[in-house]
Amino acid sequence: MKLSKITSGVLISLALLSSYSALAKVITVEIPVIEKEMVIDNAGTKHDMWTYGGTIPGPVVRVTEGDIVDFTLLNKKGNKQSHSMDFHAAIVDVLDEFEGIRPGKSKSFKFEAKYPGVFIYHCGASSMSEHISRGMYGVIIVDPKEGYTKDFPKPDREYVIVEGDLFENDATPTEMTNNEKLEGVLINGKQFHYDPVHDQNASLVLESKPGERVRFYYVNAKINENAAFHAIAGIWDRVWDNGNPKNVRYGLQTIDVAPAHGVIADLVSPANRPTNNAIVDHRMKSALKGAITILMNKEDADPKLGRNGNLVIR
Ligand SMILES: [Cu+2]
Repeated sequence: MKLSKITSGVLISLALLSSYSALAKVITVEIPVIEKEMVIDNAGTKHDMWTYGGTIPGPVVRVTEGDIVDFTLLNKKGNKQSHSMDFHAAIVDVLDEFEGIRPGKSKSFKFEAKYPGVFIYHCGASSMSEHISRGMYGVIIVDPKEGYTKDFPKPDREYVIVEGDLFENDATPTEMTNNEKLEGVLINGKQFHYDPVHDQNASLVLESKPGERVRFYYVNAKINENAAFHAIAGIWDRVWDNGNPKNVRYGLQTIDVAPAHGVIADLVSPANRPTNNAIVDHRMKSALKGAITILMNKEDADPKLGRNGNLVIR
C-alpha cells in the first residue's frame, strides 16, 4: 500500500487489489471525527463545532469515476456524540454503511464511485440538523474517467467553496431544524472568509490571472435554504449540474443549488485587464451574513492558489 497523503490525522492512500474488479483502483480514506471549538469568523470568534478531520469543511476526497473508495470513520474517544458518514457519491444501504457509531468506535465500508461529479458528504446521526450545521460536511470530487474533453476543458485553477449555516452556539436541534437562531453563513468554515471588502479582518482572497479558466466546485451544505450562486461582474461560462460533464449549461448568471447539492461552474475573466469578481449567494440574507468571496484576477496572482490540490484555501 502506498500512502499518498496524510493531513491532520486524515489518511488518504492508494492501493491496488479489490473484490470489485481486478483493474479498479482502491482509494483508502480514513477520517476521524473531532468535536472541538472552531474559529468561525476572521475576528477569531469561537463556536462549539463537530468536524471531520478537524476542519470545516472536512478534507476534500478526490477520486476518479470507477474507483473503489475504502472508507473508515473513526469516532474519537472523548467525543460526546455518535456520528456517521453519508457519502452522496455512494450507492449503498442507509441502515448499514451509513449507521452511526459511538465514541471510541470505528466503521468501515467500501463503495464504487459510479457517477462523476461533485458530491457532499455529511453526518447523518441524530439530530442531523445539528450535526450538519455544527460543521460535519465536506466534498468528494469524482473526476470523469475520460478526463478532460472539448466539452469539459482543463481549468487553469480550481477552488472548492462550501456554504454552511452558522446557528447561535446554544441553538437547540429543533431551533436549527426550524431555521431559528440563524446567526450567519459560513464559506469554507468562516463568515466572509475571503472578503476583505465587507470584513476588515479578512486577509484571504481567491486569485487568478486575467483570462484564466477558474473552476469552482460549489456545494450547498446549509440544512434548509437553497443558494443562488452568482459571480458579480461575471457570467458562468459553463456550469455542470451535479458536476457531471453530461449536464452542461452555458452562459448562466445565477445557479439555484438545493441543500446537499453541488455544481461545477467555470468563470473566465477578461484577458486584457485586471478585474475582480464577488462570488456570492445572491440571496441577500445569505450574502450579507457571510456568503461573499472575492476573486482577484491579476497578473501577479499567487501561482500556488487553486493548484496542485490546494483547492480549499485556509
Ligand atoms: Cu455527527
